[in-house]
Amino acid sequence: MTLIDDTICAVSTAPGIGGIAVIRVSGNQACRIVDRVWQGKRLENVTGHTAHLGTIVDEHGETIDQAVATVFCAPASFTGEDVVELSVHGSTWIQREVVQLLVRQGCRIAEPGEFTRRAFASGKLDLAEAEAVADVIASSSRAAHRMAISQMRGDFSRQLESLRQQLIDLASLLELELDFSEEDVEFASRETLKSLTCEIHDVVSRLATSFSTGAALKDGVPVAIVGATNAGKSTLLNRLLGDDRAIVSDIHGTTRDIIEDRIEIEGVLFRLIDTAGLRDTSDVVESLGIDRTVKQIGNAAIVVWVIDPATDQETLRDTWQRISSRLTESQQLIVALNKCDLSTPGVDLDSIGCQRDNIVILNISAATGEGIDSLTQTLVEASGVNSWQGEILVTNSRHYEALTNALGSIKRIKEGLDAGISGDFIAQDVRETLHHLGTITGAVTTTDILATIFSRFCIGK
Ligand SMILES: Nc1nc2c(ncn2[C@@H]2O[C@H](COP(=O)(O)OP(=O)(O)OP(=O)(O)O)[C@@H](O)[C@H]2O)c(=O)[nH]1
Ligand SMILES: [Mg+2]
Repeated sequence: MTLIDDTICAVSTAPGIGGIAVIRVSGNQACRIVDRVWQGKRLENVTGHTAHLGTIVDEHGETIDQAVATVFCAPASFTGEDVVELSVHGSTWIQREVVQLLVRQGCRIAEPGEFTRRAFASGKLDLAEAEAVADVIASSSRAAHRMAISQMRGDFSRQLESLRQQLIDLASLLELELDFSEEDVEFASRETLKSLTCEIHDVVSRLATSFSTGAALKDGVPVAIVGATNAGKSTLLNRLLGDDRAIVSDIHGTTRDIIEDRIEIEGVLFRLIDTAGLRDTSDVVESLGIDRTVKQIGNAAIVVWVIDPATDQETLRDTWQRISSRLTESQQLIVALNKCDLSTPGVDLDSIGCQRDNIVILNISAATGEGIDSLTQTLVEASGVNSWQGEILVTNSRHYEALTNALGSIKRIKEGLDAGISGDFIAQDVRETLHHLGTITGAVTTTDILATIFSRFCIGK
């Protein structure tokens, strides 16, 4: 990817027909190139942050469209370069013609993410902030949007900068220790170094741990709806979605495959996963479906176990064994005692061995809607969104990987300090930690990393 020297252009609005479309041009020739096709004020002479009405005309004097050109002069623009945004009428023909005209006049078509990459190259954004631009564009729920905006504003980058500062402090204390090791002067006790390392460890570890919640909130919190056959799982899915998404019948084993759909509740996106009922079966297809159910239990953040209280003890015990074989302590279990519109007996979960801390039991009727509000409320609480009060949540797997690597190096710093090994060996691990954290903001990057990150953007971003 060539940077800086050439002027790039692309349609920045969504593909297809719209009221208007915006064609973005960025580079040191932006105004000059647009002027060649522009009838109106000379854009090269206007001041930045101004909008101008004019006409786009091709080489043969043919009018393509009347448009508004918004001019941003370097460095006060998104990319840090001169930028002209042409707002044209949103016909696909006009969009294509204008882009081709600009290319004939000297622009190059931007590669995916190249505008944002230029913003990164000119120091307008660091890498974490640039990635947040893509997340803001992709955000499909209030929680995902809030997290992306917070990252784009630089909250995460500031936290990393403060960690970097602490690590540099640690490195300089270690160096002082080295420089004066011959003399009888103590600049920082090993205890001070240890407690500084613990502080850094705690922050990095908290950030790394936040990834499971952050990723779930960004992509949708996975909720597996499981239970014995005929318990009412598909009826519950349909009720939550307000749609006839899954087939419901009183035949045991109606659902044989995973049925997934998304729903936003109070600003949180959930991925609801209806599954095949758990039971012994000789049917090959159904048993493949049951294998998938078990896998979904392992992948879910929240497991909703739907029970028909009329079910016999033996079936309940068997179902719980299948569920608990994949359930971990960190997963939230919601037991939904369904069909509460019928007068059915209570269920003694203790007697079937179902005892855990992380459990909520609710009476619901998927058929009538009774108790569904409590269920959705419990889902929102279990998503962790309410316990997130402006604290930074890591949502990007690249950042998570870097934090995990940094934790490995910090652990070695701790071990080195405990074992009393020489400061220069420990300093090596401090540098490594700085390196891993630096890959998040882009303080340390390779062309490969940049190419991978920005290629995930759409063209025009
Ligand atoms: N009275 C009553 N009937 C319900 C309720 N929920 C589901 N049913 C009925 O129970 C039967 C089974 O419902 P489904 O939703 O297909 O059950 P399932 O758990 O998906 O069953 P499988 O797909 O076979 O595993 C249907 O006849 C539903 O109408 C409820 O809350 N009250
Ligand atoms: Mg079903």
